[in-house]
Amino acid sequence: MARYLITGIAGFIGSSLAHALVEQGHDVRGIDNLSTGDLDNLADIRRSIDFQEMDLQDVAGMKSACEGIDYILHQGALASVPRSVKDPLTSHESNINGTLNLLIAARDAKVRRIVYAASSSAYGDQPTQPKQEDMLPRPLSPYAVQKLTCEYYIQSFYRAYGLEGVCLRYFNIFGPRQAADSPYSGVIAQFTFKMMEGITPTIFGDGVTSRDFNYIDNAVSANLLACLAPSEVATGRVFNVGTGKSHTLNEVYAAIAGQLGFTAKPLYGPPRAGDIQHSLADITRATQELSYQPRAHFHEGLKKTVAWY
Ligand code: UD2
Repeated sequence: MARYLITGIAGFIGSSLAHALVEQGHDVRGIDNLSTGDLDNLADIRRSIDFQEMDLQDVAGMKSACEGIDYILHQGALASVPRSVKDPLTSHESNINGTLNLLIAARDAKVRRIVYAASSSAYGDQPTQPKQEDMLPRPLSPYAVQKLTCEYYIQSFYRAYGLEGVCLRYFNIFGPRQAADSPYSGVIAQFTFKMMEGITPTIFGDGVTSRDFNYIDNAVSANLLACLAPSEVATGRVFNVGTGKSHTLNEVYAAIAGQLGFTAKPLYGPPRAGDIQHSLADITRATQELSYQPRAHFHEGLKKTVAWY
């Protein structure tokens, strides 16, 4: 059995990865500074994992966290486009300095491979749809710049030091355990939470803004495949982790409202600074080279998600 380190293990994606790995019988170590993560997400596997409360920028901490590790699943970050627009310095420190510190520790500990939670935000206002990995990135927000910068760091650590790294560009992952109560939470979590509280959600923009919403199970499987793919296929490369289908915010609103029996029409507000209008993944590379298959479909994933809150 392999030894995994999950950064951001108390967050939505990190905790989902932890559950999958524990179920498969792997050794799981996890770190989280609990700034946005929540230990409740780990409640049922807490005794099966080695959890340490730690910040990615802690030099000595990262050294000990990487000791004896085969694979790192690097999910720890201050997520959210609007958070980065509001406070670019804090998210820069966490996302870029934290990742660089982790990479140095991983290199020194001779970790076999690091799989990185990159972001579809890297494509920015690149107009061509669907997005392919070789397109020129045109990041629109500090968050997008930070996530893209770390892709480059991962690739440079492979070229300069031989540390194997794979970048998974997540396209709007959603599912159970996604935090819902912050203005920086993902839109599906926020809409669900608000409707359950009887609050009418606001759609930023005209409602035809679209995203390739991808259910968490697909992101988990992409990570596991990225760890095990042959080095010549995966290392130093970027893969889109989406579904190849997109849905508008109006559709998302209607689907959640329908499930919850929420009858109020949405409110509309101005678009958010840093937002992309349309985002849709071309998943050819991941399907052909990692054998990734987005088996969990949007509506079925949405049903499970809404039922979870
Ligand atoms: C970006 C990335 C995503 C991931 C995520 C992490 C893109 C295309 N996607 O997600 O891959 O890295 O960042 O945070 O860049 N919205 C509303 N009302 C609300 C909340 C949101 O209309 O109450 C809109 C928001 O303006 C946007 C859409 O919903 O147009 C999705 O927003 P989000 O915050 O869920 O995710 P996004 O696309 O910024």
